[in-house]
Amino acid sequence: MPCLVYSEATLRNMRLFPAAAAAAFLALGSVPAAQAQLITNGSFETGDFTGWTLTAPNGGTPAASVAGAPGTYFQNVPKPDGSFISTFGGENQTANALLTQTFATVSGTEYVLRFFYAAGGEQAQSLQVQAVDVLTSATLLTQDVVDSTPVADVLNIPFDEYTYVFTATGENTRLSFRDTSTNTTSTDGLLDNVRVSAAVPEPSAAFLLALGALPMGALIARRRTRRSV
Ligand SMILES: [Ca+2]
Repeated sequence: MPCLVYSEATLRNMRLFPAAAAAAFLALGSVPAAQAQLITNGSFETGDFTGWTLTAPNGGTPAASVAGAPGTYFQNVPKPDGSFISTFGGENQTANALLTQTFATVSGTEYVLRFFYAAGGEQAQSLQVQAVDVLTSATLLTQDVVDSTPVADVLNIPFDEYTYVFTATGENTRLSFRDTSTNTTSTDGLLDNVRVSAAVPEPSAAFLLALGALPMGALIARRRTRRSV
């Protein structure tokens, strides 16, 4: 709960309008805490694709893997979060990977998707991100993410954080990342720290007005105590 300091006028209002003060207290009690994280293993810190489904849209073997294990090329690559990342098109493979995860949603609720992406190598890399309603197949979000500023220095790969908002239309939503890179030589697409959570609602005007009349009996009592010393 935030630390609040009240003016004399506000304290006077608290005494004059106890109903508004009570309403403010109830409103404050309903303010959501940190929003729950809906993605499992979004940072790939299990060292594998636990929680995810990896398929090959073009058939054959998916061209993606989790990288960062000790003794490997990607061990020393600075990661946005933890020790592991997902790589797309490693070892000069042609783009052929679709990484998906389904999670429970509430229809009509707005969600925020965040993740980090970078081209690790000498050529541009790209990814298509989508959110789809599982039941109706309605597309809730489609974005093409392109990192056209790759760097060859594996210890200096600049990851960018991407943030998108979508509104769920059903009980289950499927998030997907599809490697769409056309360059394959000495370049991988790198994904890390995928997160989805319900958007935090803006405090309503009524709440902000009521906040000015929040009952703080203890604070009033303390002020009176100070006066009496
Ligand atoms: Ca990670």
